[in-house]
Amino acid sequence: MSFIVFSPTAGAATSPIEIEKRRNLHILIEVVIEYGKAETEKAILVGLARSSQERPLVERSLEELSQLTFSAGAEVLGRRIQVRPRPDPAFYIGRGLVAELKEWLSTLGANCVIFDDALSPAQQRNLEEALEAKVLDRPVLILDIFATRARTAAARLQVELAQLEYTLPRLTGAWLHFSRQYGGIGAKGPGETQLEIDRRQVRMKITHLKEKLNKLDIQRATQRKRRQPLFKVALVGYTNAGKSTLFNVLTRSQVRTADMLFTTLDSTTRVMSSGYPCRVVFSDTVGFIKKLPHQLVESFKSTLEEVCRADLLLHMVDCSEPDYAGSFEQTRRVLTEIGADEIPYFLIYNKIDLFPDFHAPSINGVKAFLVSAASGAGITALQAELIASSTPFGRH
Ligand SMILES: Nc1nc2c(ncn2[C@@H]2O[C@H](COP(=O)(O)OP(=O)(O)OP(=O)(O)O)[C@@H](O)[C@H]2O)c(=O)[nH]1
Ligand SMILES: [Mg+2]
Repeated sequence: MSFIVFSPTAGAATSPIEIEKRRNLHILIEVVIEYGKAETEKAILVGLARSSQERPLVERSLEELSQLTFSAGAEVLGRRIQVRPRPDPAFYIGRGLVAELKEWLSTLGANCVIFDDALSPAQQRNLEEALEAKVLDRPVLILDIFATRARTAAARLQVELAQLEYTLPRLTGAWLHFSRQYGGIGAKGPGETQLEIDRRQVRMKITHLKEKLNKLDIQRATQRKRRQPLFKVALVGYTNAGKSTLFNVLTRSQVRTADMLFTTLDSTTRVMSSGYPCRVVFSDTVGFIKKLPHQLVESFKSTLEEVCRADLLLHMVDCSEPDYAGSFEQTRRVLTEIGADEIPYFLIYNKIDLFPDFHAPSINGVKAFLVSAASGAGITALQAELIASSTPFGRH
């Protein structure tokens, strides 16, 4: 978008009509500036490979970052991977690439650079100053998507808490300046007004949010007590693996599914009894992703309680995804972080319709199923095993 530069205050206004005209002009300029702020980000993505062997892995990670960027409502104009044994402490990437990126930004007409790893507050500041453009990192992008998708009171509180905790060390002049100037990603959601206030207020707000979340936790604990003598099954896995699709099949529900990252943010729970020896509670949960901001896992712990209290996890893996093994490992890491790694689990390799020749690797003592939640293939065998596993939990 181009702006015509002129000054509505130049010269003295003589008549009331002239004054009114100038006031309208001011309003118009403000609207145009606001519109400019909300303009979609046109981004260049940057990843760092520690060695040339690591490059394919970083390429896949940038592919995922590009989906995240798209989910956050921005456009990707270019990508760049730098091979470098370790990040530069001041700029994360080498100074030469910083200069190249600056040129590239203007050639491509891009206005934002998104890094595939978490930047330190100092790296972010230095990069923004050097590039004279908005600089984001993967955690901010993930937080931003969560902020726009959060619907329930609990999810909104949790995302706001995570945003504030991530932002607190970054609340500096540069951050405020850039978030005000550019708006858009990183300045959306419940946390956006908080970027305007000082650290002390942010800390107070964090305490207040934690208190509110504690109250919600107590309510959930009471609800859970009522459901104690049930067999509890939680569906877990990487985002977009098909958890909600399988949940709908197993519980004949209609929760939202979409070919998009982080469709589900809140746990949905359904009790099933028909066909099972006892009542079985199924929970659909939020998906995980690589480099998930620690603050987000921390603040989503209460939502993830459904996972921690489950008797059995259905760990879903999208077998059509090239790095399904890495995604599996990432999910296991988060499960360990929330203390759910000791819970027995079944491995559910989903989307087998897309990859009929998939050969499922086995893990000692873990039952594996090849299914297609979309077509229904393999579901009967899974249900038979769920019936067998729930039998020790009693009869109606
Ligand atoms: N081809 C195929 N597509 C599937 C299958 N299961 C799910 N999908 C599709 O995969 C996409 C993601 O499915 P969801 O059920 O929303 O995945 P999710 O794991 O709940 O994702 P998040 O809530 O975003 O973490 C949707 O477009 C589904 O239609 C399957 O068995 N085969
Ligand atoms: Mg889902």
